[in-house]
Amino acid sequence: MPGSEAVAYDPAVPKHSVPAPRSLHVRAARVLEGNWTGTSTVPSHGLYPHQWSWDSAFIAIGLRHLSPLRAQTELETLLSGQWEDGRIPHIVFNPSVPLDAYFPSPDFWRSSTAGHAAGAPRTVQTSGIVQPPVHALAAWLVHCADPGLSRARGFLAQVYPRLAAWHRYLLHRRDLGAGSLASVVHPWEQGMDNSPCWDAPLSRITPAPARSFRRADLDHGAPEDRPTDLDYGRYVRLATDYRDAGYADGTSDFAVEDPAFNALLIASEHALARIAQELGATGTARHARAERLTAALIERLWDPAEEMFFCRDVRGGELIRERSVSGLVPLLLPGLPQKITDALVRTLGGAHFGLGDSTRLVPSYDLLGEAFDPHRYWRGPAWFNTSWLVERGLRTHGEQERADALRQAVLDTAGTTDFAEYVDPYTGEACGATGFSWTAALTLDLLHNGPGDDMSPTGIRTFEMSDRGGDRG
Ligand code: 9WN
Repeated sequence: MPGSEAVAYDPAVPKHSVPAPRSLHVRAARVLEGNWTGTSTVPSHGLYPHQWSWDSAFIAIGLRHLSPLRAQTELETLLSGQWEDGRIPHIVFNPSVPLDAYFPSPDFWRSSTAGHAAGAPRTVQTSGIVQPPVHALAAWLVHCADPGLSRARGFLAQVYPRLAAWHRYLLHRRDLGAGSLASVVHPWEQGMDNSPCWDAPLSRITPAPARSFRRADLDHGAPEDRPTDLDYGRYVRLATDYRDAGYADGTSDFAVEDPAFNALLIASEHALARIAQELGATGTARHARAERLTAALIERLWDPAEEMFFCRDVRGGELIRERSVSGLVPLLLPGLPQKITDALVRTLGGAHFGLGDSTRLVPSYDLLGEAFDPHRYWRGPAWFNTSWLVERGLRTHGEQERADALRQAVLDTAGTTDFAEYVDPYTGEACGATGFSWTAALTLDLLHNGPGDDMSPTGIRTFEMSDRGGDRG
């Protein structure tokens, strides 16, 4: 497995050597420089050699501190792959990368032909599924990094209609549970591919035969860290059926309402409201919609007894009672009732996630869960993007001490693991790729947002308060 040696770490006191912030900044910038293709950034050259949707949003959030122009370009390139029905595909393929470098490749998705009715672009090749909608939030934060450049280039005016179409697609075509939330129709769409949350709904899917496809991920990653062949067969089956139905929505056997996906949609809806305001509109309708979506999120996915948000299996109709970091990500939302944010903070520090006790970064899955595995993809290890989202959430809700500790843990671990893709939640050992783009980008973002800063981490809280005539104190 690529990565650095195991680092024994005490959750309270980091014992490994922590690079000075300045050198960490330089190293993070080098990672992003190395992964830049001229128009966008690959998550990692070996494992993920194309442009990924939510990766690019996180990358733009960090890149804005190095080059607001590159950050704008990152998002514009991604949007060049948008379909006419509004979907932003989860991968925009780089035509100069050989087909066998990543599976499923463009000849599997056949976007320009199979996606014709859904309005896939004719010249750019893309996948046909989506990823979490972090984009409007990223666009707003990128704008804020250099409003002069953004206005001179007409950045927001250009991306706003596209982002609005993207949200429309999710809110209308993907409301498969008729409860006002968006559903994902493939585990790759939610971004936490192999989470135990998918085990029950996936068990209904007949896997594609192992011999019918060749996995490229195993050329770069250890089989014990990656999804099993059986799970991969099911991913391939779901994607094949979706493609063969012309990427039309509503027929999938797999449909799940996920808390992180919907919380990011809500955060991005708040950001779109802010963008609309900057462009001269009021933003009030979007802001109100974000609040309605927050109410739907609580009504459909909050479990007060377990003090967690859970996924809902739309086809089975029940909550999936697996504790995943996804159920903590809604902490990002400023409009949550205090009793819910208090409960989420308790859950984060409790036995299932152990933050500040047995872990320093947020594990992707329940430490006490039956399916827990500290190394296997999204079944226990800690990722940097989810820890960043939780850090932003803690700060949004005034949990400065916990946010400071998590921020420090992200910076320390990014430095000692050479910007790993993910880490063992107990030891901080690097797993997956190193030189991973969103790890470097979000490190940069945290380096630019110091502990104790009285700031609105997402730009959302400021908006809400000024919108209501309140002050920030
Ligand atoms: C499938 C690129 C992506 C991330 C996902 C992560 C992984 C791909 C894969 O890599 O997914 O999209 O091949 O496993 O799970 O979150 O966006 O970094």
